[in-house]
Amino acid sequence: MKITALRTARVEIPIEPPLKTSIHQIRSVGCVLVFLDTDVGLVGEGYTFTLSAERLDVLDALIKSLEPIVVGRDPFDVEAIWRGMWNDIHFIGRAGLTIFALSAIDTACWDIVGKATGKPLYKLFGGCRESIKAYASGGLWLSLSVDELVAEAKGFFDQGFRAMKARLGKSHIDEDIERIAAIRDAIGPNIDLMADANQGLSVDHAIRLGRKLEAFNLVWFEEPVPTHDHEGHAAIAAALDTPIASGETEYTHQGIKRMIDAKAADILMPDLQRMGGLTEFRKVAALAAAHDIPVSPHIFSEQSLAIAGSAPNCNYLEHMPWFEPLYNEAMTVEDGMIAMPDRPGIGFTFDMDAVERYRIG
Ligand code: SMN
Ligand code: MG
Repeated sequence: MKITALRTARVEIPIEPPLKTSIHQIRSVGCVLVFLDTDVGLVGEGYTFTLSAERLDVLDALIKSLEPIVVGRDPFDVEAIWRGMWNDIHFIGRAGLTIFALSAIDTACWDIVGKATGKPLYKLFGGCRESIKAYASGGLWLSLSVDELVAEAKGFFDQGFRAMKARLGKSHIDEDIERIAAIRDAIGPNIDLMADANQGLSVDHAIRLGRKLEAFNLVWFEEPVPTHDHEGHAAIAAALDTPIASGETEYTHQGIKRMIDAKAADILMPDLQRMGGLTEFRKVAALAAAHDIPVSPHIFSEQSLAIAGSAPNCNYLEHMPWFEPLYNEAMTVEDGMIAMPDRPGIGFTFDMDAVERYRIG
């Protein structure tokens, strides 16, 4: 089998009302969708995205620049294709947008492999479970009032979630505590609650906030300080009982390895497009397992089920609904769990009518 063409499509999905984290303002998500055609008629699909559709032109150009490495290759040679792209991007850097581009292509290659063998990817990788506990992540934003937080938390429960994540980062610690207390009160003690500061705090602030958060039995306290501050993460992890989760903006196994070496996190959160697609994500999950560290994939919910269903050290799937409108198939949440797809490849295919609806550029 050979890959015969690489095609892209740019889409922008509005997020209404716009959202805030401690450092982001989010109006939309913009994606570059990747389609790899083959000489047997199978098409592999992947995507990369940026908040508010920023710099999609650059991403599109980077993806297209990798076409000569991919077209003409057997998609089963994923490692060789990955290495070819890795070598090709060396001069302009092996982090940032180059890795986003590489990742989308790598994932599309795996999608072909799954479709060609008729197997969902989690099975091809070696299945370890049929469903995974998911946490609702498309909400409980910093931009919401306390009343809105409470209503949304109850809504997540009604949708079937038994775990959810709130955002932290108000300038006064007591305000963050009031918000988390209101959510905990609304959902009761038996629902898993996580909290994410999106790298917005100082080490001192994070430790003082973290001490007050201990009362709410959080599953984890995420990204208290900027990602490069591994020592700061480690100091916070050592000071608190609540596990520290981090890693969503690290790149490839090198970034995750540096975090492990620094004892920067109790739970690692690799992001598919920053790891280098499924090829590298599998290695990262194994690296974390070798150190007895759980992983929870960052967003890319549909695609990361391939990892969640094959990595025994995966603890939770982040359920982010932003990309649902692009797909023909939907994830379903039942009693807190999301089932692995029984369809071949990624198991979620782009709805071309939706692609036309959201297309830009
Ligand atoms: C997050 C930040 C930015 C985009 C998507 C998601 C957040 C998370 O840190 O972990 O969900
Ligand atoms: Mg996060």
